[in-house]
Amino acid sequence: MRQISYVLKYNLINLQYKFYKMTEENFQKRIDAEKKIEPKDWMPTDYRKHLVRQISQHAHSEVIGMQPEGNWISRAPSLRAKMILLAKVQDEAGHGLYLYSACETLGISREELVQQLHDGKAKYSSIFNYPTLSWADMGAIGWLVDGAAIVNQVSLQRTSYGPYSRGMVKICKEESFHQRQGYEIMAEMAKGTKEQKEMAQDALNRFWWPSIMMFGPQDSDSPRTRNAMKWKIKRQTNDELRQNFIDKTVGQAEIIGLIIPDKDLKWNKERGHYDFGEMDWNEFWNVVNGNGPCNKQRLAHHRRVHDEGEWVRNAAKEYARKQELVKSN
Ligand code: BYC
Repeated sequence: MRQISYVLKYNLINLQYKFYKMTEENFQKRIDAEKKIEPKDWMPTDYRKHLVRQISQHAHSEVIGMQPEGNWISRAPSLRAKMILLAKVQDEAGHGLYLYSACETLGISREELVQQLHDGKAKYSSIFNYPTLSWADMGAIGWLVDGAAIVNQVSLQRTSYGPYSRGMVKICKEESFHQRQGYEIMAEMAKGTKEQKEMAQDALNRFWWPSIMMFGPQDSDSPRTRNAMKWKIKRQTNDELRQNFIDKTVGQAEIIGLIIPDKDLKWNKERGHYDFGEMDWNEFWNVVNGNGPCNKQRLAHHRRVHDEGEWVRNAAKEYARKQELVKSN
């Protein structure tokens, strides 16, 4: 009797495994056929986890990214500049919200995601751990940081998960405006007084390498890329995107007469791309692992503002509850 029960159990497990394999094969076939995966579709647990990690980190980056720029709203040099910067920072909050919503479709709540950020379990982009020291930094962030973000996000418009892909389409439209406003600031300063040009060059010197690092480690050191490419979450690798950004940006610097701080930057005719110097990978991992110039400050600020905003969240919940009551009466 006991033997029969073992055989039955074995066959059941075997059947479950075969069924799982079939669903996984079908899932991969859908991905390969460029079909989007939607929230209620079957998906492998690791695909779901990978997405939650990437989309939430992306959302946190947008929100934490408001801090270095928010720092300059009250010090913008004109009313026009102030209005533009304010609008841009608000856009970043909106991007965060689209992305948190996309992430929530994977079965995790906003509260859990924010908790992961506060506990240091979820990362956000290394770039926002650098200080913004002058008005020219607003130019450098718009031009380089948003420029790098666009290169990455244009590629992510074709990502395999439907809600993420649609969120990217909307975000990319706004990022193009962000990149142009940053480039305009740099162009104006570069043709201004000697001091203004120096400020612009100094901002480029400080933000160039951290912007290049936004694309992540080299492909050979990127443990997530293999699955991301197989599942078409990423459509291009870190190194491909980095090269694309450098190729686009060098000419833009030349037009406004600024010098990219890389002595190894050189057009390579055979490759049809710019060659460039080695990044300081120690600095990169140091910042990613929480030890950059502003990591502690950024997280402390987020925690404090999150706590202070609790009454707003409670009021919104109470309002929603009352609306439901009105509807049901
Ligand atoms: N910073 O295997 P890898 C914006 C982590 S914000 C911090 O290559 P993956 C904006 C990585 O997470 C733009 N961490 O990973 C807002 C992984 O750690 P875990 C933000 C980094 O995921 C305001 C480990 O290193 N954009 O637009 O294949 C104003 C190994 O890396 C970084 C996005 O988030 C980094 N730079 O590739 C202005 C785009 N790089 O999770 C602008 C979406 C790597 O294993 N994300 N790490 O512990 C992506 O495209 C990819 O996640 C990445 C990394 C290219 C960033």
